[in-house]
This record gives sequence, C-alpha cells and structure tokens, in this order.
Amino acid sequence: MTKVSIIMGSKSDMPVAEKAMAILKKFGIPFDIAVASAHRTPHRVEELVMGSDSDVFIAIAGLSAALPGVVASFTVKPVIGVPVSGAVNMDALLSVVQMPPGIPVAAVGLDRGDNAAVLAAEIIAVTDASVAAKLKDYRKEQADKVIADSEKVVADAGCRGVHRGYDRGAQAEDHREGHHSLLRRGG
Ligand code: C2R
Repeated sequence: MTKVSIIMGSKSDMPVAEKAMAILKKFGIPFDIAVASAHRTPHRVEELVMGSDSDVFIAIAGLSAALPGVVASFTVKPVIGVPVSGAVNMDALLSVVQMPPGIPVAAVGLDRGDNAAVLAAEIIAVTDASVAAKLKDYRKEQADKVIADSEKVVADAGCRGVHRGYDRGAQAEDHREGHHSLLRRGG
C-alpha cells in the first residue's frame, strides 16, 4: 500500500522530487510519483488525488504554484507543498504559503523536497512506531554529524574548541535553588 504520493507540476521539478524520494526510501516508506499540472492538466490532478490511497501528498511546483492548493482541494489528507526556486522565488513560495482559510497546505522551504519527506514521515510516524524509530535514528545521525564536524573544524584550526564541559544538570540545580530562595524570600 502506498503511503505518500508525490506529484510534481513538471518533469523539470525532478531534482526536488529526487530529494524527497531519497528520504522516503531511507525510511522504507512506500510512495508513488507522477507529473500533473493544475494549470495544464487539471482533470488529471483531480483523478490522481481522488484515486489515491496515500496518507500524505507531497506537491512540488514552481512559478505560480497552484498545484499544492489544488491537490488540497480534492482531499482532507495532509498536503505538503514544496515551492521550486526560479528567477523570482517568492511567486512559488507565497503561492504555497498563502492558502485561503480552510484549505491549508503545509509549506516547506524552496526546493526542500527532503524536508517534505521528513514531515510526511513524521505524520506517518504518529501511527507507525517503526517509522518513528527511524526518525529518531535520523535525528541522532544529524547530531553526531554536527559533533564530528565541530571536532574536525577544531582539529583543522589547531586551537581549542569553545565547548568547556558545561553541566546542564548543575545549571538546572542552580536555577531551582535560585527559584526556591526567591520563594523563601516571598519573591
Ligand atoms: P516547465 O519546466 O514544464 O515549463 O514548468 C512546474 O512545477 C515548473 O516548476 C515550469 C514550472 O511550472 C510549474 N507548474 C506549476 C503548475 N504546473 C506547472 N506551478 C501548477 O499547476 O501549479
């Protein structure tokens, strides 16, 4: 059973769709993909959305990006819109963000097919523990990379890092003690 449907306004949006597909594959989430345009093939968009059993839609479009909003008009399932960058950028961004009340589209950043897929995975993870576990692993992967990058930067610079072993537990204790002394003083 397909979980996510990716619809893009043109084959030229494929590089953005590829980012979404890579993430969905990483999480083992089944998806389908199609090109359909609200402007050029409105009936095809309706057929695709109405005929889909997916839980989440990712709609990718540039320029005057009507597609995500039109997909949302045909379903009450969550729709994530990905604005595609171009000569102007604000055209697609605002078309996705500025939906009228009652027909929301979740907007991610310009060309952020990857974030659209992560958000889709988060929606699916509400009822799927295995996807939730993969999302947690993914967060850890990212945190580990930041630490590894920092260590490399420090090593390459040949100086000390800024991390001085700050003790969050001790700071929380200090804060609580301060709060209690305020209470004792009636503050
Ligand atoms: P072409 O490269 O095919 O000329 O398309 C597409 O998403 C693409 O980014 C140029 C751009 O037009 C966008 N497009 C839309 C829609 N259909 C195509 N925004 C739509 O229905 O919203």
